[in-house]
Amino acid sequence: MKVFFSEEHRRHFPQAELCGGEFVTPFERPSRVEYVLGRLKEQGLTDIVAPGPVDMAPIRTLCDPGYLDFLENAWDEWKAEGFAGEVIAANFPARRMQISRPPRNIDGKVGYYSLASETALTNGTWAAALSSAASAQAAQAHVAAGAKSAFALCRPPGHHATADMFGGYCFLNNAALVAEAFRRDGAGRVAILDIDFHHGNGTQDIFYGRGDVFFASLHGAPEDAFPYFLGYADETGIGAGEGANANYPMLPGTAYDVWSGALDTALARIRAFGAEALVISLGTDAYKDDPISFFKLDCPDFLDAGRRIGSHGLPTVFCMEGGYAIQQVGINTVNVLEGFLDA
Ligand code: SP5
Ligand code: ZN
Repeated sequence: MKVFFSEEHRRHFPQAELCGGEFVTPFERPSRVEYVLGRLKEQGLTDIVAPGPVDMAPIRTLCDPGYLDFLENAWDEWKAEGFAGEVIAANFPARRMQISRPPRNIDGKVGYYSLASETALTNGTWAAALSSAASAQAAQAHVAAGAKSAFALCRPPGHHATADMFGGYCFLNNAALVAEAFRRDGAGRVAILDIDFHHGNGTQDIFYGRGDVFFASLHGAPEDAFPYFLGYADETGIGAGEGANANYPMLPGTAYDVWSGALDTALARIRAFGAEALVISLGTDAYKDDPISFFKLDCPDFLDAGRRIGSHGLPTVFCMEGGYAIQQVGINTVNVLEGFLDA
């Protein structure tokens, strides 16, 4: 399996994550990918290449123009405002406030274009997010050209990002870009399966009204877990998208017996949908010792999950998402890929 990866990810390394009322070193840190690269090489997955330049046209099609302008210029505007720290949202358009008027001031704009305040944006975040999207685009092009599968080692991750909001460590929705690219390349129906511990709210939001892209997510129940305000089982899609969204929220302590049942149900739905290509949002934060999550999957479970995904035989692009137990993020991520190849 070919791996697409850009060193440019390093340009996104905020010092601060707001967690429990304190600023901590972000869980989503550059060293995560070192562990994944190390494990890939250890297991003989050595076909690792840098993507070509990012193709901006699909990003402009997917995202709100004001949002892209914000991402590109936020750091400069923040500094011009005289702020000393990293770009972090402190104000949001909450219930009964105006959600259609981006403020002029950057302190307002950052809240307008974000869904959480744990994620900081810095000098270099835009470049890193574009490089992450470029890896996703290159992986998709490789599969569209006939390869059975590819792994986009994306950093920063993407599944929480909507067309007009960042947050949850995500800025551009890489999985959504891949699904859209498959559609443009002729696939009539595409499925996205999100196995990251957190609900893929951004991906769901992007495709919620569409019947051509099926979205399924296995995640911590919204009552208990970030992103808290989306991911319930009764969110099934709207309009043309009715029936093309499937959420599998699960409770604290969920282990592989229950989780794998949800995985099989999601895969059966994807098969029934008639997907011609598959995108996997590959987060491994369902791991038992993940510092911010509450499922109980063990390392071999990720191997088995990969096998179950691979048994469906669909052309597949994996996009790296979360996984914060950094000693195990390499093993767990590569286990999914190895299980897939094994099937
Ligand atoms: C891509 C992805 O996995 N994003 C996850 C974003 C999670 N953001 C909220 C993190 C909350 C961290 N505080 C938990 C403290 C537990 N000790
Ligand atoms: Zn996650």
